[in-house]
Amino acid sequence: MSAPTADIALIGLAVMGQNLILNMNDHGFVVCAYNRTTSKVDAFLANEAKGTKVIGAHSIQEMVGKLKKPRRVMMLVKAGGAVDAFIEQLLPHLEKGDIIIDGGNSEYTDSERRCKSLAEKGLLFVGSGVSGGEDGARYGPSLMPGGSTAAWPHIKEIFQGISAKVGTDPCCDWVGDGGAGHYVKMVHNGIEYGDMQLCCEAYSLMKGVLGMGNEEMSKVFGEWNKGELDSFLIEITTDILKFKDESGEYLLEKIRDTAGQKGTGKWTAISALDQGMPVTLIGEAVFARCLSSLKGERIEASKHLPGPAAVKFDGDKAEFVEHIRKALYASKIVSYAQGFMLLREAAKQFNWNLNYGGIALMWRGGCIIRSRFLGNIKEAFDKDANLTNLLLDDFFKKAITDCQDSWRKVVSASVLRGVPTPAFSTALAFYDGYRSEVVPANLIQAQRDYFGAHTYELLANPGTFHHTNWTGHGGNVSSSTYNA
Ligand code: NBP
Repeated sequence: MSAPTADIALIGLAVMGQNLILNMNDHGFVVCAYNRTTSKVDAFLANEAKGTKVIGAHSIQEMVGKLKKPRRVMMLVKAGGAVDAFIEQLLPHLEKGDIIIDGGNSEYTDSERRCKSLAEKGLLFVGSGVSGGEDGARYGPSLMPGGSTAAWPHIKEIFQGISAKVGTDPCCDWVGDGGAGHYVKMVHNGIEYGDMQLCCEAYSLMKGVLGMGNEEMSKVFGEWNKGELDSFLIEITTDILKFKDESGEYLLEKIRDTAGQKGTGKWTAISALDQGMPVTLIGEAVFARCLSSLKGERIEASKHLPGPAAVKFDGDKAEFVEHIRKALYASKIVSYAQGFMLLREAAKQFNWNLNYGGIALMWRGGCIIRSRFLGNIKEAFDKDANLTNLLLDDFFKKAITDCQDSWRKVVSASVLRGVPTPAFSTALAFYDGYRSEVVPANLIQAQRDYFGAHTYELLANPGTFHHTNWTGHGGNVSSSTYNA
């Protein structure tokens, strides 16, 4: 048998796998391609990979035999059972020190589990977030690898070689142990849900309140993309708004208003609840998709439930568009501040040493939330790696202060006109809550103690718990004090 020549194997020849292989090939790495349906290997070699150095295999055994040691096997297959099935198939053919990489959208809990169980067998596991869709995979994705740290020196050259770059900095670095890579990717996707919802709310206000047409809205988004909102999602929204179908009509207005979701936004919201972190904007963005999918109920309800009387907008349109831009920007700052709050809390729980500036850089290019704004976030964490909250950084504090008046005008106008803006509104409510020295939770504590003897602390004496017999007929025994 000839000496192994492949630097890495890639299992999964759908859109992500094929494009990542071609990207690796462009960077001088020899890739061995494999797929469950092996006819796709032949089709790939005969078409997309024709004329490249890519080689193929028709069985796991053949694939492993073509790999240099330590063997690096990357999967880009449907998350869940398919990943476990491939790991089982790989085990008999691998030896200690070999590396299995899962680049799919796996749940971080699965990556934690796989990392531990493979470590017991002497194998290294990497769970890596891959973002950027088809184009990113082909020309430079954002890569967020985590897992067995000993694997990093063996994959660093390939990963940082093929990733997107900001200047010369790769949008890829080691994230942390166990499921850290997939956790960071999950939060990225949650933030993506939030950013998309913010674009929707701006579009809805321009269309519904200001009566703007698609060309006009597209121009506004195009202008926004030249300033502090410069980002991939604002850029594609500019294109989408003005896109016409074969009949010459705007396609966007014909698309059914029911949003799909594949789970990563929901996982982020669930994790936020688990961690006790108020990641309200992503939560609202997930729920907005859920509400959108109740199309039948909404059609029926629209016939019965009245809103406010229609009010024609008679203010200055350009001025209100600028208010919307500022409301979007301020809400986006809150969303990212919440995302980083979640990362910080998860890092504490799982003992990850996360580099927040490094994460901002990984998201700065290649991925769906890439934006100029992430450069500002990186700078904030470069200035102070221990920053408790992005809102407290001077740059963002000033930005929010500048936007605040517009933000309040937009949220008030939407409430008065009955236009739902859940993301703009929850971001503002969070901001007002976070900046409040006093919130009305004293009443909650009193109520809890009244009906369930759950005890309360006194402002003057925190750390000591008291129970009051509020009615005179309750007992003096209190419930135990713990937080779920
Ligand atoms: P898909 O998510 O559509 O997965 C297709 C691949 O999974 C094919 O190779 C298919 O093999 C394999 N597969 C399936 Br489906 N079920 C299998 C099973 N039970 N056992 C073994 N293999 C199975 O492809 P993709 O869109 O390229 O995404 C790949 C991964 O990357 C996913 O985890 C996805 O969530 C993630 N991701 C996707 C994007 C994106 O923009 N599409 C972006 C970032 C991350 P077959 O050919 O034999 O059916």
